[in-house]
Amino acid sequence: MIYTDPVAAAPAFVSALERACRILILSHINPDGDAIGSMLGLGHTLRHSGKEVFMVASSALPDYTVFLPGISDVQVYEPQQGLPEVDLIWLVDTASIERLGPIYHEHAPTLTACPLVIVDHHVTNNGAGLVNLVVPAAASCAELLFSLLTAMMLPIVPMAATCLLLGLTTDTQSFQTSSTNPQSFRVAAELLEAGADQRAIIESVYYATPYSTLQLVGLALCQMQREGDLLWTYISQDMLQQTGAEDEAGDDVVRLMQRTAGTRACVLFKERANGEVKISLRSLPGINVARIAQTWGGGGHEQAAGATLAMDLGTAQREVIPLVQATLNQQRQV
Ligand SMILES: [Mn+2]
Repeated sequence: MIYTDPVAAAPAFVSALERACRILILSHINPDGDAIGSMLGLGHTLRHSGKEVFMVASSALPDYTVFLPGISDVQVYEPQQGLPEVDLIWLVDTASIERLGPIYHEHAPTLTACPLVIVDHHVTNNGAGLVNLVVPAAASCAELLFSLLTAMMLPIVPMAATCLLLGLTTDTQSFQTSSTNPQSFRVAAELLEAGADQRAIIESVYYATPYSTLQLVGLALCQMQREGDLLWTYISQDMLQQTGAEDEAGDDVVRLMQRTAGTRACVLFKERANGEVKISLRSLPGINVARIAQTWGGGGHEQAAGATLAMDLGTAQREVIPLVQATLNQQRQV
C-alpha cells in the first residue's frame, strides 16, 4: 500500500510498529544530511517509545553530521558485515531498495524476507514496502517523517528534532530549493518548538568549511572563464595535491558559480586521478543539461547533471563548451 498523506498513513505505520520490537533503519548509499538526519531522528523517536533500534549507514557519513546527538550509534556498513536480527526494517529517503548499495547487494534475501516500511520523497519510488509513505512534493524526507511521527502520536524529543531539522535544512539548502513549500517552514517552526538546536546545525553545515577547501575554491575561481551567460572552470589533480582538498570541495566551486549574476549555465571540469574528466553541469529551468551529459553516457536532472569523459582537461573543455553554448542559443530562440 502506498500512502501519499502522512495522516492517512499513520494507522498503518502504528500497526506495523506494534508487531515489532527490534527495528533496523537504513538509507541510501553516499548518505546526505536528509538521509542521516531522517535515520537518526526516527531512531531517537522509536527508542523513546521503547523500541530497540539499529541504524546502519550504507557508506561514510558527511562531515557536517558528526555533531548530531547519538551519531555514534549509527554504524557505517563494512563489506561482508552481518546485519542485526530484527523484526522490522524501516527505509528512509531511499528511492529504491537497490539504492542501499552494498547492504542490498550482500543481504538481498534477508532484506526481502523481513517486513519493510518506507518513508520517502523521491518521485521514482515505486513503494516496495509493506507500508509506504511516498510524497514527492515534500522538500525533505525529514519533514515528511515529522508529519508522520506526529500523526502517530509519537513525541519528538529535542535530540530527534535537531536531527530532523538538519535533514530539512540541508535538503532545502536552507529553504532555497524550488521544492521548499509552506509545509517545510511549518515543520521547521515545530521542530524549533520541539527543542531543535538550530545554532549547532548552522555552525556545522555553513561555518565549518576546511581551510583546504577554500584554498582550492580560490584556485578554481582564478581559472574561471565566462562567455555570455555561461561560466566554467576546472580542478586539476595538481590543484587537489597543492591544497590537500577533498574531492567534494568541487561542490563549493559549483555553488559559487551558480550564484554569479546573469549566469544561466555553468560547468565544472574535474580531473580524476586516472586522467579522466568528470563534468558537473548546472542550469536554470528551460535549459536541459541532462541531455548534454547523455552525450558521454552520463545523466541526472534537467538542471543538474554529470558525466565522465575519457579525455584530458583541455580536450574536454573544447568538446563540452560548444555544446552547452549551442543549448543556450537554442533556448534563446524559443
Ligand atoms: Mn532527501
